[in-house]
Amino acid sequence: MLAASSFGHYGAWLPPLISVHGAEVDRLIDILHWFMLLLFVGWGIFFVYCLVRFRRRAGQKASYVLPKGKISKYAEVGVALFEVVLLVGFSMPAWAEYRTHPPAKDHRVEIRVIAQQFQWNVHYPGPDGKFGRTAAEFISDANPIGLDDSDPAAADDVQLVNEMHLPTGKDIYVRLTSMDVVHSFSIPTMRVKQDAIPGMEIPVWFKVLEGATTENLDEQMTRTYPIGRVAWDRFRHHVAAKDYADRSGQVILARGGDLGATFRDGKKLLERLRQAGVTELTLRPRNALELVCAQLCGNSHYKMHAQIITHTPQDYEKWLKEQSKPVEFNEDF
Ligand SMILES: [Cu+2]
Repeated sequence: MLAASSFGHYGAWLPPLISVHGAEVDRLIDILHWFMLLLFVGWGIFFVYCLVRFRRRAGQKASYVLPKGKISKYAEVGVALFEVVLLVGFSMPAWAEYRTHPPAKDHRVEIRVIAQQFQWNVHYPGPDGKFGRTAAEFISDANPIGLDDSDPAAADDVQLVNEMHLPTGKDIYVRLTSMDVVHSFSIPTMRVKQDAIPGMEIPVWFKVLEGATTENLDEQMTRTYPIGRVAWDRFRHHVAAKDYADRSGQVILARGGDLGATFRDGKKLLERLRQAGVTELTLRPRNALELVCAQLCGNSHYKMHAQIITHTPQDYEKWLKEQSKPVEFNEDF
């Protein structure tokens, strides 16, 4: 079982991490940021030094000539070398390791994702493991990916809009494409980002950490704050105002839905709770796991996000089976 804070929470630095390869990405981000900070401070000091050292003074003209000192040359070469080390020593091996080892076909969970202005269409092959044929002529509002019903492989297929279910601890292999413009498949909590390009199918793979089910995450990321310290901002990002219910001085705020309240409404709501003698707020993050579009793809780009629900492998199988049940028609109907 997982410790209470194994996935961290949304904070000042990075979003919680729930994929296996993500730790490597975070390590690289850390190294790069510290190095850039060092460079920024170093060059800043050097800049100020130059301003003072070569300024115009009594009896001396401002000098515009480049100094030919050895130190500056060493510094330049040093910086270049360090960048080479970062690129060749860290980035390239990490990327090569990732791209050259796709998970084996027989034990990966394949999902097709078809990006569209402005939604994510998700296609599961169903229990038979075979994707049904799709074609543009079958596309309709009820069938956004154009699944061909006459194909036997399509009978148990599942298609979802803006919802993606994933098993934890399994290799997930997403076959990504787009039906209109360039989009970007981005799951911040899994450190996954890949452009979706019309006419191309680009695979992207990752593995959700074992135990990182939506259920567990909800529980772990739920926190109680004294009401005096609940900043409106935190409140806004975590809750839907219509979902709160008072329980003996403690307010439980549920996940999901839009707040639909203005800044002032939120402040008023907090004030009202305070006046009612509420001392603590238990906040659950809203949409902790999301698939978003990271490419400005049109005027409603901001709406392009899908909820991700992670299950244990057993629950996932159960979910898939339920979803792919053929619709039963009632004779009396
Ligand atoms: Cu998009």
